[in-house]
Amino acid sequence: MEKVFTFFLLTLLLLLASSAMTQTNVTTDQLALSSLKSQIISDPSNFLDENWSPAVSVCHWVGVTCGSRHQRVKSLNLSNMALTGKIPREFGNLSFLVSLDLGSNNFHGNLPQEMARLRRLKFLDLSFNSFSGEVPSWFGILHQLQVLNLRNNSFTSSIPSSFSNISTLETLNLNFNSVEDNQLTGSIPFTIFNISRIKIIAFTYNSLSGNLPNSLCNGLQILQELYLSANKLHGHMPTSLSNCSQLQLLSSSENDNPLYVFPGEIPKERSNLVELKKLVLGINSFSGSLDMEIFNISGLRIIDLSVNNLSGSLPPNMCSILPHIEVLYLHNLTNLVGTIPHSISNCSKLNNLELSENKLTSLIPNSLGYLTHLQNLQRFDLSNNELTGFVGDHICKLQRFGEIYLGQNQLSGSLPNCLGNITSLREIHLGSNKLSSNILPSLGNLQDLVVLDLSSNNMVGAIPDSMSNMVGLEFLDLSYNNISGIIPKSLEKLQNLKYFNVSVNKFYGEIPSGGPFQNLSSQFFIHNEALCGSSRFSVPPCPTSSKHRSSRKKLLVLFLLLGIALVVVPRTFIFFWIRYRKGKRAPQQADSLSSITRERISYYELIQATDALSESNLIGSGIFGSVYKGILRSGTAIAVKVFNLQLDAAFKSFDTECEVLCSLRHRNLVKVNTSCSNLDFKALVLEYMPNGSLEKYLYSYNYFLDTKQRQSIMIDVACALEYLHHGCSLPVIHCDVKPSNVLLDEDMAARLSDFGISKLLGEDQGDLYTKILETLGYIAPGTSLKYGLDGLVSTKCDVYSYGVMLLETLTRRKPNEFEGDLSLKKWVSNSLPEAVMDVIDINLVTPTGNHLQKELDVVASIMNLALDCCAESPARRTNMKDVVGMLQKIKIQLLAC
Ligand SMILES: *[C@@H]1O[C@H](CO)[C@@H](O)[C@H](O)[C@H]1NC(C)=O
Ligand SMILES: *[C@@H]1O[C@H](CO)[C@@H](O)[C@H](O)[C@H]1NC(C)=O
Ligand SMILES: *[C@@H]1O[C@H](CO)[C@@H](O)[C@H](O)[C@H]1NC(C)=O
Ligand SMILES: *[C@@H]1O[C@H](CO)[C@@H](O)[C@H](O)[C@H]1NC(C)=O
Ligand SMILES: *[C@@H]1O[C@H](CO)[C@@H](O)[C@H](O)[C@H]1NC(C)=O
Ligand SMILES: *[C@@H]1O[C@H](CO)[C@@H](O)[C@H](O)[C@H]1NC(C)=O
Ligand SMILES: *[C@@H]1O[C@H](CO)[C@@H](O)[C@H](O)[C@H]1NC(C)=O
Ligand SMILES: *[C@@H]1O[C@H](CO)[C@@H](O)[C@H](O)[C@H]1NC(C)=O
Ligand SMILES: *[C@H]1O[C@@H](CO)[C@H](O)[C@@H](O)[C@@H]1NC(C)=O
Repeated sequence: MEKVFTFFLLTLLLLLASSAMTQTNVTTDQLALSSLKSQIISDPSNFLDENWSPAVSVCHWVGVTCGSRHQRVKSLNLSNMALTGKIPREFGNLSFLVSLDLGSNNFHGNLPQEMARLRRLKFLDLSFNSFSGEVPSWFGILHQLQVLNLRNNSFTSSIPSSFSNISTLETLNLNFNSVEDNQLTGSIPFTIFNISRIKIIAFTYNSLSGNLPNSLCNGLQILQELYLSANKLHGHMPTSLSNCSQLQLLSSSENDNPLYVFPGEIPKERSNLVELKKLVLGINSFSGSLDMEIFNISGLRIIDLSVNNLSGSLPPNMCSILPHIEVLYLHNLTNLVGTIPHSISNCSKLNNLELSENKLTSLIPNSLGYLTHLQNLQRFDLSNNELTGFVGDHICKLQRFGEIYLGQNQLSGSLPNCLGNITSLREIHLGSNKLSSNILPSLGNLQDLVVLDLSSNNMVGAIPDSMSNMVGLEFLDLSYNNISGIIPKSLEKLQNLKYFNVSVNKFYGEIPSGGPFQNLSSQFFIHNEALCGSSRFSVPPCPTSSKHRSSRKKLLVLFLLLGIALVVVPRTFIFFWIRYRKGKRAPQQADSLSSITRERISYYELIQATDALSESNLIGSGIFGSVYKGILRSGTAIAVKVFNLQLDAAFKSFDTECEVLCSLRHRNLVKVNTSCSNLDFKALVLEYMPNGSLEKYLYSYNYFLDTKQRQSIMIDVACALEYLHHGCSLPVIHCDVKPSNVLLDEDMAARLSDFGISKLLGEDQGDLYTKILETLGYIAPGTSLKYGLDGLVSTKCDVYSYGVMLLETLTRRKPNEFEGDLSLKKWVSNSLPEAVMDVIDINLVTPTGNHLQKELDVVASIMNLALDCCAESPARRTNMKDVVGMLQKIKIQLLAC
């Protein structure tokens, strides 16, 4: 009955269409389009008023094309004009229309039935509008139609089976027709899969249910793209799919269908899908083992199987199975285990690798290293796995890199120094790991970085001022670390900053209040040591002295202008307190700085020499202060170590202690020339060392030290410590022996710096300091640095640090890169004597060197010496005198190599 009725209706429509045609001419078309114009209620760019004048022939209206033979409207293109309105019934009189593009406007209402008369239509694009009502079944009589695009509208009901009568149809797009109450439901009419010319079927994001016909591809040999994602389809994937030999894209994610292609079901047929390039089946309930045989479809470029119930591991020969793979999404599988295969470095086209939320393990030693061969890789996500090990320097070979996701793993060690060199980086996610390092000043190079997440690690040190150069930064999370120091005021420059979380750290001092800080939540600053500032942040106001300090620079200018010497109360005015300690101790040896008499360096001179402690002169900052380069009027370069004022209380006997420091002279010690101290300024003036630190030489790509150089530096440091421990009237204990405190002079001779700083500290800071040092790994666990109290501190503590540094110098591994039971010391001792090769800094080994074995023997004996220095019990550790002696002996062996 229904069939008969449909047939009747169809015949009627055809009659109507032909009768209309006989009576129409171009005037009819003009009337039809004028009628359309009259239905437009909003035309923000006045397009129709300006371009569709009634005085001009319709064939000259913009967007309209007429056929040259009939002079009738052949195509109408009004796409993307922001027009709002309805299509009038007269529209059906455009009987010569072949192409109609009304896409990306705001047309709404039902399509008038009269449109069924547009029987010449080949191309119909109504996408991205708000058309509603049932999907008209009269499309079925437009049997010249090739492209029908109805995506992103609000059509309802179900897909009419009459579509299968459009034998010319090549593209059918009904994506995104389910918005709120308007849902496209029902099952997919199987007859659609019998349209013999169809190439693209797109039904994503609807509410279609039911299953697919098992014979799906048997009538559809030329199907190229099938989009079924985000519906409510279920059942098995049709077995005939393998007969769609032209299929290039199959997307059926977010459905609920067990996947046919997985184990066993139809292994023979898979290879028919030779053209398949994209396979998107994420978020389903496919189960079984992640049988990579599916990847025998060797043309695949994009695979998404994420969020399924699959188990297994990545096959070792993945890249020979998938030589063209560009995007691989396998995140959140039920049981993806194992490691990233070494051979991944052969997937040379890979640009997006998503393996998060799995159980992948073991990154050691350098799994990330494999990725670095992938020059097209722009994003990888390995977050939320069970990865351990270091983020090594290798990563920096990825110069096109945009996003690194490694959060929620067990990564340890420090950030690779070169990270600041990947200037293409936009996002770094390293939160919730066990990283322990400083925030590298070089990160300041990353001007395009938008997201930096280092939260919930063991980061130490301070926020480098250079971060104020990261102008793109919007999201910075440093919460839950051990970062200390002042929040640099220069960060106010970061105009894009929206999220800045430094809660649960050890920050102190004033919270900046300008720029983006005006809008930051007080929650971002909670649980710190002693932050102060605006009441907006729910912190106490800052003590007034810090205000005076910032105004001091301005006053200084005033002072210079007036040329008046003001010597007044120091807390209130610019001038400073000079302590005269005349003639107590004369320098023990003449030096280039003898022109500065130690007692007379003034705050004013220091400010002048360092250009008012300008950022451009900052050469380093650490836990207790910052070091600036300065030039005295005499032209002599100096380094000025300015202590954080917040430590005021710590400096009970600053001046006395400085006297002691100044009196220490040795060719392997950085000279402390003098000090400057008043109530709110404390600084040491040191010899300037142009070549920087051993740390720089060990860890920067730009520098290299060979075995002999490293050994001779170590001898220099040993001599310095020997002097401190045994050459002074009382032993001076350094307490912070580490590569960043070993500076190199013009001749690459080493000089130890920062000795005796711990003597400047009171008990409380001593404790804090101890903890920080412990995290760095240079002091034996459990050592107490409380000076003078229990007398536990002894020179043996330095011997231990020295031993660790010796190991670090030869292995190029930081002591805090190890965790759990493993320590640098253990790692080395496990490898001695045979396996020195495993632990030695690989840069030291030249495979061609004929003296390799001899050199390894020498290195092994230095390592043994180092282990003696690191003995657990302080009593069993060597002393520095013996260390110097032994190293000199070993040196002779090395020279013989
Ligand atoms: C179109 O046909 C109508 C009559 O049906 C006639 O009045 C009109 O002049 C014709 N227009 C043109 C351009 O031929
Ligand atoms: C309609 O015009 C737009 C913009 O010029 C163009 O992108 C689109 O391809 C045209 N549509 C057709 C069917 O030619
Ligand atoms: C198409 O519709 C979907 C669902 O409403 C929406 O998410 C998407 O943004 C739309 N696309 C455009 C370009 O409007
Ligand atoms: C399709 O066309 C055939 C005739 O070719 C007709 O019998 C049938 O009713 C049509 N089906 C629909 C759904 O319009
Ligand atoms: C499709 O056509 C084939 C013959 O070409 C026929 O066997 C099959 O039943 C048709 N399928 C549907 C769903 O109409
Ligand atoms: C593939 O097509 C051939 C011939 O049309 C047919 O014999 C075979 O059964 C089809 N395969 C599947 C799995 O449907
Ligand atoms: C991962 O999958 C589980 C189970 O399907 C789900 O609960 C969880 O939300 C998924 N996570 C993501 C990020 O999709
Ligand atoms: C950073 O890049 C520069 C220029 O390419 C290079 O000279 C330098 O060695 C790199 N530094 C690091 C630490 O990788
Ligand atoms: C075609 O459209 C119908 C409405 O669907 C009008 O009633 C007719 O007048 C019109 N015909 C012409 C020739 O404009």
